[in-house]
Parts: sequence; C-alpha cells; structure tokens
Amino acid sequence: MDYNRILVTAALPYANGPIHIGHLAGCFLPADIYVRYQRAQKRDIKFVCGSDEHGVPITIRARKEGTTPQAIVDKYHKMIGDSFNDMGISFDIYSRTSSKGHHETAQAFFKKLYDDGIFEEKETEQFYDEEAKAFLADRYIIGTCPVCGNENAYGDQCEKCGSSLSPEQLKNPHSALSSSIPVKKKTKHWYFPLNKYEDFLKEWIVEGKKDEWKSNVYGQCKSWLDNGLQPRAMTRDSNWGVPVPLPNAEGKVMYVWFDAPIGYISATKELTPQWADYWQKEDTKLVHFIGKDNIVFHCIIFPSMLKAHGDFILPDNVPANEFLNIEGDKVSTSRNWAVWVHEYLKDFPEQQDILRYVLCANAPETKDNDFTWKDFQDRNNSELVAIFGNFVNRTFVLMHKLCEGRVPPLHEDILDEQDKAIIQAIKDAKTYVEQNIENYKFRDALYEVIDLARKGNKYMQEKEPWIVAKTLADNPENQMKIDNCMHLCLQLTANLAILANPFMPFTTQKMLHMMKVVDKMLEWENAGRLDLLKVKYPLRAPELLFKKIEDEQVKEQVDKLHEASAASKQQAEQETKSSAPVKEEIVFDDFAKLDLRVGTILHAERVPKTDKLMKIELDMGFEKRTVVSGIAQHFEAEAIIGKQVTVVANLAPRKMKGIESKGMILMAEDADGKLVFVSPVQQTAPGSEVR
Ligand code: B3M
Ligand code: ZN
Repeated sequence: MDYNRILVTAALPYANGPIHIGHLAGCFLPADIYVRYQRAQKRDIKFVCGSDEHGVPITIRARKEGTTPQAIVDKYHKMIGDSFNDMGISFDIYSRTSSKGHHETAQAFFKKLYDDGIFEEKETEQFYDEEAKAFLADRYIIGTCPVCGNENAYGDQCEKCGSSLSPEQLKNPHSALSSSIPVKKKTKHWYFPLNKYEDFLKEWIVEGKKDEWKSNVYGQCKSWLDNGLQPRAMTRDSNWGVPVPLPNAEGKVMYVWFDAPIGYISATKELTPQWADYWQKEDTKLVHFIGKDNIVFHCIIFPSMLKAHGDFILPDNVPANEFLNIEGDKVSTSRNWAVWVHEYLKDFPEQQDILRYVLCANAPETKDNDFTWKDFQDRNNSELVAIFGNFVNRTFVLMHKLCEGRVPPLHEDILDEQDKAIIQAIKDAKTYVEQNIENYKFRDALYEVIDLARKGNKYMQEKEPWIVAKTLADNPENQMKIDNCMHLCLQLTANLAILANPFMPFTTQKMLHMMKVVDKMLEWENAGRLDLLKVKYPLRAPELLFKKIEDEQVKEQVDKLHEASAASKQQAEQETKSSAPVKEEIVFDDFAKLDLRVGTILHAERVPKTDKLMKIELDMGFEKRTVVSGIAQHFEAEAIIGKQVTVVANLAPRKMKGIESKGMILMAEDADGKLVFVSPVQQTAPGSEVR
C-alpha cells in the first residue's frame, strides 16, 4: 500500500524515575533513527511521545518519597523530557497523560465503547484495606513469599526470588497502606471482551502480518492468540488516574494500559489540528516503537480497542526490540543497576553520538544484548575514531595540504578501476542504508555507513595522494590523480554526513560546519551524488569528530555501576529492616503471658568457638541468672557490664553451646543493622516489671 503520511509513536515512559540507556536502545533510539531518515526523505511524518503518568508504579513512588503522585510525575516528566532532548530524540511533541487534553480524549474513547455496549460490567472480590478505606492493587499487598520466605514480597511479585505471585499466595498478607490485614470486598469494574476480538486479531496478525512483523513480535502475538484471550478489566479502584466517565463510577479510574496508548492520540491532537489525518485515514502508516514487554498491549489490546471504537486505523508495524542488559546483568531500577542517561551526559558531555552509535550497533533487535563499557570504548576507539573520524580528518587535512583548501576538479577521462569502485560504493551505500532502515534493521543500516568510511580509508590508502604529491616536480600531470582522489574522498565525506545523520545528528552538524554547507544537503535524495561539494569551493579546517575513550574512564564507569548498586542494596536492606512488617495481630491475653523484667549485667564474656554468642550474668533482683545472647559482634564484653536491659524472664530455658540460657535480652535493630539494648531510661531496681 502507498502511504501519504507516517505517524510514529514511542512507548510512553513511566514518569516514576529517570530513563536509562536500555530505554534508548529498546525503543527511543530506533524510533528516532527511523523518523530522522523519513524526514530526510521529505515524507510527511509525525513523531509523538509523552510521559505515562498513571498506574501503580507512580503511586508507589509517591508513597516511598512521602509526596503526591502529581509531584512525582511533574519531577520526572521534566527530567525525562530533558534527557530525550539532550540525546537528540527528536519528538515532534513530548506530552503527558496527566494533561487535561489526555483525560478528555481517553474519557471520550471510553464513553464511546461504553455507549456502544462494548464493555462487560462485572462485580468481583478485591482486596480492601478497611483502615485506609481503599482497594488494594496487588503491589499494595505485602507478605511472606511462599517460595523463598522473603517477608516483603508483593502481591504480584517477589523481588527477592523473582516469583510472580497472587495476593492469595502470600503468607501473613497485610496492606502496605495501613499494615492491616486486607479483606475481600465486592467491587464493580468494566471489562473489555478481548475474547470477542480473537478472530479479528488472528486474521489481522496471524494471516496478515506474518511476513511483515519481526519474528519476536509475531511469535509472541501468535502464542497469546493460541492460548486464547480473556475479558480484561479496564478500570481500577484508585484516586490516581483518568476518572471513569460514568455516573456510578465514584473512585474508579481507567486501567493505566487502557488510557496510556490513547496518550498517543491525545498527543497528536495536541500537536496538530490535522491529527485525524494521522489517526483516521487508511493512507497513514502507523508505527509503534516499543520494548518487548509492551507487545501484548500494542499488538493485541490497543488494536482491539481501536477496532472496537471503529474510527481509527491500526498499526502497520510494531518493531519491538528485546532488552539491553548492562555488564552481563539485567537492568534493574530497584537495584540501581543501570546507566542513567542524565548521568551519561554529565560524564560524557557533547558525546551523545558515541552512545547513539554504540546502542544502535549493539541494539537488541532480535535478542537480548549486553552493554559493556569495554565495548563502548572499543567501538568508539576502533570504529568511530579509527575509521569514521580518521577518514574525514585525513580527507580534510590532505585537501588543505594538496589542493589549497578548495574542492579539486574530477578528471573523468583518467578515472581508474579504484576510482570507479569507490564511486559505486557511494551509490550502493545509499541503497543498503535505506533498505535496512525501511525494514527496521538499524544495526545493519549503521554497519553500511561505517563500512563506507572503511572503504574510503582503503581507497585513500591505495591512492596514497601524499606519495603522488612527491612526484609533481617531475610529473605535474599527476596533480590530476591527486585531484581525483581528493575529489572523491570529499564527495564520500559529504555522503557520509547524509547517511550518518539519522544515527549521529550531532556529528553531522560538525561535518556540515567543516564543509560549509547547510542542512539541505542532508536531504536523502542527495545521497549517492558526486557533486555535493562544488569544485573550487573552499572548506574549513577540520575538527576532530571523536576522541578516544581511555581505560580509566571505563574503569570509573564500571566502578560507579557497582558502587551505585551496592548502595542501593544496602538502602533496600535498611528500608526492609526499618519497615519490617508488623507481625500478625495478637490479643491482650497473648501479651499478658510475657513476663518482662529489668536486669543488670554483672558479667559478660564471649562464648569460645562462636563469633556471635556472648554469655551474660544478670542480676534479676529476685535471682542471678545466665543468658546467652547473639550480640558478640555488636558489643565488647567489658563495655556492657552494669548496663540495665529488658529481659523476657519467663522464656523456657534452652542450651546454647552447652550453656543453659534462661530468658532473652531484648534488642532493637536500627536501620543500619546495629543492635541496641532496650533499657529503662533511668536506673531502676533489677527485677522491676516491664508492662
Ligand atoms: N509506560 C512503559 C513500560 O511498560 C509503559 C508504556 C506505555 S506506552 C502506551 O515500561
Ligand atoms: Zn520469593
């Protein structure tokens, strides 16, 4: 089908934290390369994105930071937008789903489906916190993981062992809001009948997209369809989200994956009055760039919503990438195992294109891939510096040295095989790059760009104009050989700027400055031409396009990654400790069984052959007794003599390393894991009751 316009969307990042290089590699960089190329082709294209500002992750972050969801999204919407802008991700609009315009668009969409009788209303039982008077999303239910015993597992997942869970599987479930035990309560939601769209999806995808969509995308869709689709709740009980536009829907908001994709539509509306051309005309090519975790939402759920609505076109392609790992481990924002874009830009100022180049050259297009700082260094030093930058620099240095800084003529009558070969290579490169970009194969497209520079270096090495220059005294006609070599190297340089522009726009601007030409030269139709730089045209002195990355820079980044991750792990442990969940409720009679007394430490010594145990002699007022306690790593024996402690006096005695221990000394463990005694604030008689 011939298209008259293109609409490109990129997955809306959750505004609950900064973006990392995995976001760029997985979704935003390929989208930007594709759009920049299409712009160079002078096609009518719009590139829309924005912050995804609803959903449980936002409210959880707000609770964690003791602020409001709006404050969270305001902070990260700006931070994310700045990172994209600084990295040259050239959206036509970067909007946000907390905007009034989005709420109105999403509500109109929802209302049409409702009025058309698409939704199925169902009452189900959900977990409810009677103290906080709020229904609980799975992530708001905390309890003991049935698999690994982690006491801080969530109702949807245990982050310690990675098991996906349901709230019913948790032991001692309690609410993250009030720590009370959640109860089941009836609640009504509106379900989208995905099952009714199976036939449509099978025909549209399984039949229609088999040869067009990437195999990783097609495969995931097919297995979803093979397993059968179920109705899916498209509303939630929450006060943060797009309110459900129905009279009897107090406290109900849209499921974030219902409203977020509609964010693409609302962003387009915000961008242009002609938004409907991009969403409601069949001659628009709609392309969703996403990561693989979003395939089901963009290929199954959102298209079914669009089909049900009836006024919208369907995506032509959804070229999802796989995941990028970092230094051999999965990216994890909770473990701070990530390279944050804003931090990269601080450590490597004005060097966006190295990252754009490496992330594209190493993109997880068909399988998960690994980013290492060593590979970052190698690709920069051996490809960008040694091939691309070196060719451009040598071309400029030599043309100033051998052609008086002006573009020399091309003497077509003496072109030899090498000249003709490099001319063909320039023409071929244009075809290879555009074919690969049109097929969303950005790694292969970029390879063709660097390979053209490689061929340029080889051509220059074969021609050796600096050697030929030494023969001019006796053979002045040899200047024509120098002219031809330098003319073709300069035209190749101009072609490199056009072909590299979608990938490395910052470098291209430097090249335009050196060539003293304007952006118009970057139009794609100019690629393959050999007259881009006019004969006799004076060119500026070269500037280095890339600089080497040193070993210590790599070490610094790897160390930083490990340090950040370790700090995050320690903080998580502290948070776990300081927020250890309240144990199951007891009644007063349970507490009354405890006999807590004040004891004074008379003597203390480490238990031989143990590293944690200390034998303590206590004056209990009514008797002297021995207690063995696991505090030897926290206190020196001499330092605690005379201290008053609280003792569980009626705990059944037990032998520890052959010593009978009668009772237990109460300790408090602070956020740093340090143990402190629970003591009366002032000296009191040993044996005094604590109640
Ligand atoms: N906010 C991003 C994610 O799943 C999600 C994309 C929405 S695109 C409509 O990480
Ligand atoms: Zn677990």
